[in-house]
Amino acid sequence: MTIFSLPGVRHTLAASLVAGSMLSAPAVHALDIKSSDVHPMGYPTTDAIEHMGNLLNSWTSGRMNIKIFHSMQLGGEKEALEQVQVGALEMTRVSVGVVGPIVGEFDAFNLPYFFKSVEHMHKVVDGEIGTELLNKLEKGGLIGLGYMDAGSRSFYNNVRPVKSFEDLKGMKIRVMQNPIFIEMVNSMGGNGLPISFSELYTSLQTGVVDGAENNPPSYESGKHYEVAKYYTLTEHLMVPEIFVFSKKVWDTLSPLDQQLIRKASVLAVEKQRELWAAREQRSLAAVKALGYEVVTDIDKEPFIKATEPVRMKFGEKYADLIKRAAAVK
Ligand code: GTR
Repeated sequence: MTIFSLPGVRHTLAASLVAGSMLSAPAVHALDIKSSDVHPMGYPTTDAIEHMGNLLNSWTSGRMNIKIFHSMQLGGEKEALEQVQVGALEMTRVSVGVVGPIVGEFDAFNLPYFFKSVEHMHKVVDGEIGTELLNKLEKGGLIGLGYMDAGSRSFYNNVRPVKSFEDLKGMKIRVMQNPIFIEMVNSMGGNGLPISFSELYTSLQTGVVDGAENNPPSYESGKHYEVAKYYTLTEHLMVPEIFVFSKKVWDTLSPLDQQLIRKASVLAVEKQRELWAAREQRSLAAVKALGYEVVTDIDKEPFIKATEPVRMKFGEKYADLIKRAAAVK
């Protein structure tokens, strides 16, 4: 008897668990997963989590669902992670940028000019090292479900176009809440200020900061160009994103439900990466089409050189890990 199909899950164990749970109705619990994201629906990350929710819903005939709290409805990422740690929120999708302060090893991925290319980053996060780090999240009360793409981050501001290294001098630049990024901006002659993404647009608008740094889709989707019109492809960070589940809640789930979530997570990652590749191109084109200046011809060498002390200082503690990641081919 086929109760429902579980694409890609070939284990007979899963099938028998499903059959078992269907037969013993009282053991079956509805699971409404609340998941947060700072981005709106229609963004690669939110759409991928929506896809994950649809899969879970169809695999369980509506027993498992994901409700997405998008567009910063629940505030910034630091707060979301705290909610997930205490079990008030089941899931969240955040940048690895804010995970470093919880599990230090992630800071290897937060070092400026660390990954050589998107392919290099994929090989690291999809390989042994990526899994090792996701597993370390447990000590921070989190279950790591997977890595999503976020391209490269570049600077934007409302003072002047950054055409060379010197142009960044003296600018107040918003960064994600992690000491690495403050020192990264400072090492480049700017003044790094940690501010939540949920307060960024207003901070740019009111002059609390002169600029920020992010990938083209965030710059475009958040309409940051309206308040910071000069964007320069410095591509100084390639910080992946992750989505995590609350360990507190996870430990109450049946092995089958955990397995379903894991399986749906793999497919969510696939979906997100597909959506991301297309969106990155589209966002840059959209900003240019609106008439905003995007500096693409930039000498990255001085930026790379200036940030060497940051890689040294923050990388020292995880030197082995960093060496292994750098050696991944
Ligand atoms: C975006 C990322 C968000 C958030 C934001 C930020 O690129 O998708 O998760 O980290 O940057 O700068 O805070």
